[in-house]
Amino acid sequence: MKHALRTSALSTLLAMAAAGAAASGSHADAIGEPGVPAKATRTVQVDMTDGMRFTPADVRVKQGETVRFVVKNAGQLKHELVLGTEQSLKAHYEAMKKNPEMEHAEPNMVTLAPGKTGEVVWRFTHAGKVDFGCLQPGHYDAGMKGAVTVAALPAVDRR
Ligand SMILES: [Cu+2]
Repeated sequence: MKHALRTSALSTLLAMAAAGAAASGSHADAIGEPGVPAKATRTVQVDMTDGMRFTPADVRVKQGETVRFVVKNAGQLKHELVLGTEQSLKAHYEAMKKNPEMEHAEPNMVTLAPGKTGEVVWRFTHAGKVDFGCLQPGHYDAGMKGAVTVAALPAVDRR
């Protein structure tokens, strides 16, 4: 009973934190924004395996590009692909470890049961690096992570 209460309080806290982050928009701004599927200029297939790897783990895009990630869980375990800053991924991962039952669904992520395929459509608005990882307990620590390198466009091409 004591444990259940604690978990419930934690869930409430996490939900409040998530709502706050969504309201401020700061998290999404740092890595880009949800993409409009019809505007996707490229499709990238990503496989997730029980070897705790994403294939490919290195994706290169151009600033402003909308990318459709078609993500396949080729393993026997639940896996997910979450886009974020390294800092936000680590924070989220620690929260998940404390509360493995935590359910979440946001535009920057897709969680998949074994054998399932799903999509994340994302527009990369800033040049630099956007990290991604699987935040299922133990997976991120085991190396289930990757990065999207966003190449800057010449100023004249920016919109
Ligand atoms: Cu995983």
